[in-house]
Amino acid sequence: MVINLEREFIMIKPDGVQRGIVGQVIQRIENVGFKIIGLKMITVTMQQAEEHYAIHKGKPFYNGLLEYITCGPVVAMVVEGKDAVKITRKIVGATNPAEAEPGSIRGDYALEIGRNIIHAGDSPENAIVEYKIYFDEEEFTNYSKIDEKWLYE
Ligand code: IDP
Ligand code: MG
Repeated sequence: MVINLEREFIMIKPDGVQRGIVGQVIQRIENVGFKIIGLKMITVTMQQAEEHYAIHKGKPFYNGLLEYITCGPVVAMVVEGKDAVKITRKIVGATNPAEAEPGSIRGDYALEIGRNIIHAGDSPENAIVEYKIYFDEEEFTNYSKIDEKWLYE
């Protein structure tokens, strides 16, 4: 029934929490039918931030990015569903909110690239690498959602 079931790692960044839009962001992820299997509020440590954003080390915005992501609580989550990475990235929108489409989270809620509300893994492989920084596999819940038979052909 379920083809290409993937896991995606998502994080509502400190600005999303401070601006009081956690519920609205999670709503958009739930709306398409993804199943939340892990969800928690944490404050990212500098060590976790360095691991998460290792690929950006050396870029001009790197230090500011570490400061941003560690400056307050975030909401980290893992969702599961068909094409979860591709579809989540569409819901999230372009990295720069100025270029993000209206209707996307960044297009609707943000103005600047350095305060863009939400993170989402850019490939199924990276999503796994990233969620392992923040979650132990045992923290994930294993359940069936009642809408699955209507979401999938
Ligand atoms: P993504 O979050 O859409 O995957 P990446 O290019 O992987 O975008 O960049 C990671 C994060 O680094 C962005 O979401 C944003 O918070 C920050 N960032 C990227 N480019 C810039 C920049 O030019 N200035 C400030 N922050 C940036
Ligand atoms: Mg990225």
